[in-house]
Amino acid sequence: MDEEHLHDDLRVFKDRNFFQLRLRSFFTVYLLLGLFFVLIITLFAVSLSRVSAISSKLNEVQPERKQNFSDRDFLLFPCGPGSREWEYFNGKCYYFSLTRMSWYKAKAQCEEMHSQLVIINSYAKQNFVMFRTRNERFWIGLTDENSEGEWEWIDGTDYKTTFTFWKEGEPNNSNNNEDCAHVWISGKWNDVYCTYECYYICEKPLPN
Ligand code: MAN
Ligand code: CA
Repeated sequence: MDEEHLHDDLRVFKDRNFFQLRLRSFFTVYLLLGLFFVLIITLFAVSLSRVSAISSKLNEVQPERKQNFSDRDFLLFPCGPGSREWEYFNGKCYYFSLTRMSWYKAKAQCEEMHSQLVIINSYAKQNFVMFRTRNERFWIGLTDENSEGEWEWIDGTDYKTTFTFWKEGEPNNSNNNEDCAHVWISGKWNDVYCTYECYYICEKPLPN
């Protein structure tokens, strides 16, 4: 009877021990898993902070470099060191095209380069343009396509009160079909049909 009792007690003890051991091993596995996750998250956070530190350093460096570059080269390339085809004159930048096209295409081409067909509003500018366009024809930003005989500068500059430099006898609207103006080989202006293909001059303000 007593012996039986002891046996029962022993079994209960064994079962409890077994249960505790299992619990402990479960606990260990979860603890290890937890530690592993904490480790991964820490590694991730550390690498993320490193990347952001590097990128913020790069951001600090870049504008400095740009500033130094433009400071150094501004006198040599006032229209931007990356675009040597833009020529500087009197506070603005000018592009003299190397290919010929219609007035409309030329206008669009200038706009694509964040500029517009040149507005010749002074003798000084005319002189600069003329010197550069000798013996060739170049479109300028002047048209009367909206209303025949009413010339308009494409930037809204008032035509009637501003400088003009037409060749003698021009504009003559030859064949009733000449609505676009170009600088002729002499440098003076002529009206011609807008689909005529000639060079063009774009104008834009100095880059910041
Ligand atoms: C001549 C003149 C101009 C005219 C051109 C067109 O040179 O009549 O006025 O624009 O022809 O080609
Ligand atoms: Ca003409």
